[in-house]
Amino acid sequence: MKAVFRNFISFLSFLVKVFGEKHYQGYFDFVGFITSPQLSSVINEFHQKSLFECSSECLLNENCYIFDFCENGSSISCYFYHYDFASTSDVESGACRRYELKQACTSGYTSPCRCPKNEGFERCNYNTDCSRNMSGKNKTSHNFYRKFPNKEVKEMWCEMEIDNGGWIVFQRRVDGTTDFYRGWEEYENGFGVLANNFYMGNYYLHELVKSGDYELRIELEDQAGERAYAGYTNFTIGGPSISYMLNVSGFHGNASDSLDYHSGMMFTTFDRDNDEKSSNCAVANKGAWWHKTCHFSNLNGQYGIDNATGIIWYHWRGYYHSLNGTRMMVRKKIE
Ligand SMILES: [Ca+2]
Repeated sequence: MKAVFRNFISFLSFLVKVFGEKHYQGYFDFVGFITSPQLSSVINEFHQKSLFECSSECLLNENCYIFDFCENGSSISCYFYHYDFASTSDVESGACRRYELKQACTSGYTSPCRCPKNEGFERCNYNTDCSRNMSGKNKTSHNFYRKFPNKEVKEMWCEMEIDNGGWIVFQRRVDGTTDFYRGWEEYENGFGVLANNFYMGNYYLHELVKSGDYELRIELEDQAGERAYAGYTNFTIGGPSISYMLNVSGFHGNASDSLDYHSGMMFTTFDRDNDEKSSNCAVANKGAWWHKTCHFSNLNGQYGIDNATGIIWYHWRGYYHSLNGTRMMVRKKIE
């Protein structure tokens, strides 16, 4: 699963390209320069990683509060320290730059940070929960972090405004700025930006729902801004060995049912044909989906294209109306 981890880091790298250095500056304060790292206190070290990669690694390491980023010719190293490391910098320039995780424990703050606690520091808890009837700051929709069996941490979105909340969003379309015509690996590992257009990734979706009983809800918005939803009382996604096979049943909602047809189908991308047609439905319809021969819904289709290659929910708006917005979300059922 190293590949998935690399993908996660490259996703973070993508974010930093978008937001520049502000991304890690949002998490770390630049303390100053030092001449050399204090090796006796180092808890972990990395070599030949960029400043951004070092800050990402530190974020993901729950013991890392401070790190030094050292450049010596072509040799680059970073060194991690625990919170009890006495951090100072007393030179105006040096081979190393020192960064500290921000002390920012404002209310509703769910990003990594640390908080003063008595004489030491406590790393703020990641918000790891998304469930119904949450209290305090979690009553509103919020991002949260979930650690997966392969030790990877994924940032996710918890929708609290709809149907008592507790919905984990795994697909979102808001505009045409993100290309959804992608291959198997990207649909497996996820892509896009959580606050915008994204797909969580079939691997994560499967890991998320495999341990319990989940329901599915799909929110749709048409070109006039009208909304409808399709709910399914039962929802499972198989693992990679069965190509993330979809199973849904128990439709309810006001969008009509355009997904039951796809139940029992495996996922198909332009580079992995698992559908029941002789040709590849993902290619023909420009959208990765649980195609059969081919589709009544195509929510990963092309944005703004009013035919079957668009974002289609056939039983609501037909094949010639590409939807303006979609959200697909899951929630653990009440026992
Ligand atoms: Ca085929």
